[in-house]
Amino acid sequence: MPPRWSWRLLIFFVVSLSIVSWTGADLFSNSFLVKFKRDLSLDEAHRVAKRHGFVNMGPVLRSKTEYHFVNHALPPARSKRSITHTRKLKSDPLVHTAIQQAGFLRVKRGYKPLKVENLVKNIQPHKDPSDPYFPYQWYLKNTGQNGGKAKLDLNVEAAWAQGVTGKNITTAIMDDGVDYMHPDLKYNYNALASYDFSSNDPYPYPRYTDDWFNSHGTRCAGEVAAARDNGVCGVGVAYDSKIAGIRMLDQPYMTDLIEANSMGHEPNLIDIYSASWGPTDDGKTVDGPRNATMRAIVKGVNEGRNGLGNIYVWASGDGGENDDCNCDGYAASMWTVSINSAINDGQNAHYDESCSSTLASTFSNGAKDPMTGVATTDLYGKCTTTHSGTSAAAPEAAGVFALALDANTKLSWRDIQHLTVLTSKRNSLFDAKGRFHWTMNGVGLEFNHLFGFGVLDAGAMVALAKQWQTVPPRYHCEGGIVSELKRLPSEGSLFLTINTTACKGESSEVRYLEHVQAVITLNASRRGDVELFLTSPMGTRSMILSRRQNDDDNRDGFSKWPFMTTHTWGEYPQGTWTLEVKFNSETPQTGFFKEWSLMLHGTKEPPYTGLPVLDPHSKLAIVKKAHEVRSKM
Ligand SMILES: *[C@@H]1O[C@H](CO)[C@@H](O)[C@H](O)[C@H]1NC(C)=O
Ligand SMILES: *[C@@H]1O[C@H](CO)[C@@H](O)[C@H](O)[C@H]1NC(C)=O
Ligand SMILES: *[C@@H]1O[C@H](CO)[C@@H](O)[C@H](O)[C@H]1NC(C)=O
Ligand SMILES: *[C@@H]1O[C@H](CO)[C@@H](O)[C@H](O)[C@H]1NC(C)=O
Ligand SMILES: [Ca+2]
Ligand SMILES: [Ca+2]
Repeated sequence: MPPRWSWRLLIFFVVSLSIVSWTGADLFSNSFLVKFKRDLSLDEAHRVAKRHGFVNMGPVLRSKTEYHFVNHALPPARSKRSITHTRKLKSDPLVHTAIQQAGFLRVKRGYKPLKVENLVKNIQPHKDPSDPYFPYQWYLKNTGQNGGKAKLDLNVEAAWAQGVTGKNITTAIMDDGVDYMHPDLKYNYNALASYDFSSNDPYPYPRYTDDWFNSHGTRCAGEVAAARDNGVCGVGVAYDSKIAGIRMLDQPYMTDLIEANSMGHEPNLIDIYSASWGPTDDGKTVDGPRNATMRAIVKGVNEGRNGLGNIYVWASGDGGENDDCNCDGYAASMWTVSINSAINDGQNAHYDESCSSTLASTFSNGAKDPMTGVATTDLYGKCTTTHSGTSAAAPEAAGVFALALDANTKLSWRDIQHLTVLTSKRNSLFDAKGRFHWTMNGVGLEFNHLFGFGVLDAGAMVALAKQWQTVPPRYHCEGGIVSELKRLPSEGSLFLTINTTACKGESSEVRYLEHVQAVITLNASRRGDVELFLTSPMGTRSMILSRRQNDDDNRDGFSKWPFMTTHTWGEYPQGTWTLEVKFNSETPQTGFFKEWSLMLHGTKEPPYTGLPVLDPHSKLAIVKKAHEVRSKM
């Protein structure tokens, strides 16, 4: 079985196996195994570590006598033992022995380390944040630097100008760890909410490797909450917010329990969970959360944040045009906000996947110069300008949501999604290949199959969040089911329809849509050649599955797979829904449709009635008007 887990960042780097040959020379890390003469509490161990200039990373395998110390004054790897440091530890009356840990290489898939160059030269003084890397943070303020398009950015300065900077909001970075000693992160680090599930201790410090493979989480953390005006690196989107590190990617195999523990960790201390990983983006995987993880997510949205619901932000995937993020059960989930990326001139990135479950977009790398990526914090107190991939996009969204929650702490997980739909902008985003156009849905909301409802606008989201009134209760209606074996035509399309009342007159009636799912069972001689389109009663056509040319499955097909679309947001669901199933194939294929169940999720009451309309051209005004017309029918 191929490994399920890959990092979204990988695709940006050369994905070829580069075997680093190991010369056999010994390498010593700055980690020490310290065995004590008696049991020690965590606090006692911390004090011993501090006394000798070390940091206690916590117990080894929950032991009370063995602890893991790190000395950050030492290089993370060197060819000589540090005899003086070992001696110093051994001189402590409580210490039985101290063993400096050997460092060894574990070669992962061709991660190509990028040089951290010193770009900070000749920068004019700024009235913007004074941080030296701020001018490289075009995703925060795009002035057209690096060949970008001016004003194509997250519009964060408009949010900051409203006095909103993310205070008292915590975002957890579920990743390979966070360098919480980094001078740009340490004051915004929420240690209480952090944990290391890869090695079971409270210290999610990244494991050192020569190629800095485990820099991913630290880079994501800086995008959310790097400090302002401190002369270090740049600024986070929500620079007064807090970061929790949840280290959970750094072990050979992922397990359901590690995922579940991570996504359910401290749900009342953590507001937002940001994930830049998922099932392998090889364009042939169909996989999603397993049982325990699914329970953790559902519990998070229903009970987290003392009942308001945790926000799960997901990178939509780096599988490029050969993959479809609706085959990724995390990105396609209604309970996550799935974020795609655009580059600095408005095109999609070449590694972007597309799918109808993407809600909105943020930014990844520059167009002309791939070195003009996302400027953020890097391992060991450094800064980088080359963070990239939808990996880099998701934490920007987490930062914007932290601003929205600071503006209004009462927002529920659904309020965040509504605000995203209403305030994201088309701006100048476009499909580099001209396949996917901006389209208006039945209530006047513009969407794009690549970008969802557009690029996040922090200023607009914060302004609307301040006057927001929480949306009415959500209901789930099974709109209908088609359950019969039908042969798929090798040419042309199979059309199926469901004429639904959307549970009219029942307790679960849905009149104003949020998410729609088509739960589908089918098989085919080549699964990757199947395409699926769902058309709503108001005429909005969502491509819920695109061709995936690498997917040659001829056995499993899809078994009750919940394809999701956000494109019909705000629409009225009553009427006839059409599912089109077709092959997009070079050679004739066969297959069978087996089942389609239509799940409608949304409110019975119109959502935005109590909100004042300040701008008659806003999406809010447009949707409210459409709802008023509809309610009179
Ligand atoms: C900060 O957040 C915590 C936990 O979310 C909450 O209990 C506390 O009341 C908040 N403090 C302020 C000053 O808003
Ligand atoms: C996971 O859930 C499915 C469906 O509810 C069930 O059939 C299966 O036994 C569960 N697996 C485990 C390991 O609990
Ligand atoms: C859908 O069903 C309703 C009644 O439930 C009916 O009035 C309407 O004509 C039907 N529409 C179609 C296209 O069959
Ligand atoms: C699909 O399912 C049908 C009916 O269960 C079966 O006859 C067929 O062999 C399966 N595989 C393909 C590729 O059609
Ligand atoms: Ca800074
Ligand atoms: Ca994918």
